[in-house]
Amino acid sequence: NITIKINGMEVSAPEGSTILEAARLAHVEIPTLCYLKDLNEIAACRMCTVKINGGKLAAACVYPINPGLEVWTNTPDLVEYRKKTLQLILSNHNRSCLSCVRSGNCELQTLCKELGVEDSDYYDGEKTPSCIDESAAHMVRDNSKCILCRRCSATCEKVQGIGVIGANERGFATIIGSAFDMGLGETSCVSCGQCIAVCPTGALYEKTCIDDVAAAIADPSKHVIVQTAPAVRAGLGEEFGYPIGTNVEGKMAAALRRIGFDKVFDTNFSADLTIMEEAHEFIERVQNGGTLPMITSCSPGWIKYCEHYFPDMTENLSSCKSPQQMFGAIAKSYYAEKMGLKPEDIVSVSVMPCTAKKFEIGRDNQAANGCPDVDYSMTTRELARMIKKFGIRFNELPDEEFDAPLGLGTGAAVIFGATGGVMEAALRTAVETLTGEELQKLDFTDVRGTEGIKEATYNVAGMDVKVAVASGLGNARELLNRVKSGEADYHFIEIMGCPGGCVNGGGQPQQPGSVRNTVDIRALRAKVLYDEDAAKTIRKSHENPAIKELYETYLGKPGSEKAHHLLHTTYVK
Ligand code: HC0
Repeated sequence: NITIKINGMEVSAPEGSTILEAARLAHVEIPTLCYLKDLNEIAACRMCTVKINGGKLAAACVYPINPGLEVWTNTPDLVEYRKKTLQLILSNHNRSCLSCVRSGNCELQTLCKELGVEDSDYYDGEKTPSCIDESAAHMVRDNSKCILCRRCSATCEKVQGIGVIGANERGFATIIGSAFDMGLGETSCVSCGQCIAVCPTGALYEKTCIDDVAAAIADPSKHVIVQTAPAVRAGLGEEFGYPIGTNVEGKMAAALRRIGFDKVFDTNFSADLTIMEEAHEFIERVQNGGTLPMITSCSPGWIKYCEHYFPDMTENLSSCKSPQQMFGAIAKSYYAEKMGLKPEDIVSVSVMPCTAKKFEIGRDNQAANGCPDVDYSMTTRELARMIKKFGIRFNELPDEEFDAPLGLGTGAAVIFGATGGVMEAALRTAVETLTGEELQKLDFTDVRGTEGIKEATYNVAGMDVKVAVASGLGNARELLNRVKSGEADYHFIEIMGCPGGCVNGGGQPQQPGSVRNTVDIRALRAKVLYDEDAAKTIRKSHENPAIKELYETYLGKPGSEKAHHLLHTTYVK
């Protein structure tokens, strides 16, 4: 360790730490805007400016500590300097804060409040020409609120390996955009929304459907049902002040009922259904010489990535629709028949931790009953907004249950929301199907955890089944390149578009840089799902009684013609 002085106090921090990191060890927060640990360490915004060794200025986010260093983080002139920096940012910023989607959790707004910037128009003058890009299915880019921190472009390029947004022009004219100023919808953006998750302001946000959903609910001729993805229950609470890693499943179901949905269902039901179809497809491929490795198909950002960047591997994708889409197809067929409703009178809404799901609902081959399987897909953040808009006092709600039958899910289903969860759920069913014996140990711990790429081999009925799991598209690319080069060889691969899986999806509540840099959000949210799985009595998809009934009374068996028509899809090259 190295000992330095921060504001006159001795602090000891590991060699290689920055001033920012050493200060945190002393519980002193130095403000940042552009900094994201290991990802965007560019000292561009200068908010973290501190004084060292008698008065020199340094950017705390990149300045490494050295023995005897003396640092002041909060002198009156530093506070004044930071206020000026904020005033300069504000002078080129669209300050329509009252109506901004980020009002209340904007990092720029928070800093202005903390530092007491009361004259936000102090340096007002010329503004960089900006644009609003609404060309993508899932999101809006509003450059008038962009502060050029580069957190979005660093995430797009370095985490996801895509790089469809970056800085265009130079100097005062600098603007974040795509090559040749194309709309995002015209690029090979995969709709993952990771750029939105890291944006500190309201420059990037999902295209919202909450007014359409509210209108459908108000229409007495419509039967409006909702499904919630596994990861939503692990994130939604953050919007209402609960600590990261709080399971709010019961309150969420209660809130949806109070919003006025006719039925409150769970994507966990169709996650179990996906396992039935996918495990069956996997066994078929193994036994009949089908294309291997088979790769999971539930993450629409990953699907789009595969189509754009690995078109020669679309044959490897499972033909299963995602649980979101399977849910919609079953809701408008089996459930509609049970309820005596016409598919077109059902409005099927999903709540997802994902922005790519907004794109997925409009894909070809996702309308099994002559109308879209899912009509509206909203993010976890949109649901929080809707709950607030409807005046529902979330924190005071009782815990309520989902409705039957499409609200019943197993432990295998709930872990879908964490990287490795789909693989584990599939293994629980595939192993029991292949061996005909009950599994002694349900936990496939090798595929758990937030590492980007995981591998394991399991001996199943005498065969060594090699599996791999990747999350985040940069990791997916690395894994697929290994497969293509022959360096690695697997039977079954799970890929999720977002690092850590859906718990860290682009539609989840946004945590500020100060939290993202210091807390493993993915692990805390994933723990919610694994704890829920461990506490369930039914932990295998094939034991879900509602799924058994669906096959017995309607679908026949996994892979049947009816199942194929409703639950499987195709891809484009
Ligand atoms: Fe996911 Fe899903 S697990 S993609 O991350 O498979 O979004 O949570 O809903 O569809 O179930 C997201 C989460 C889902 C789907 C499920 C899968």
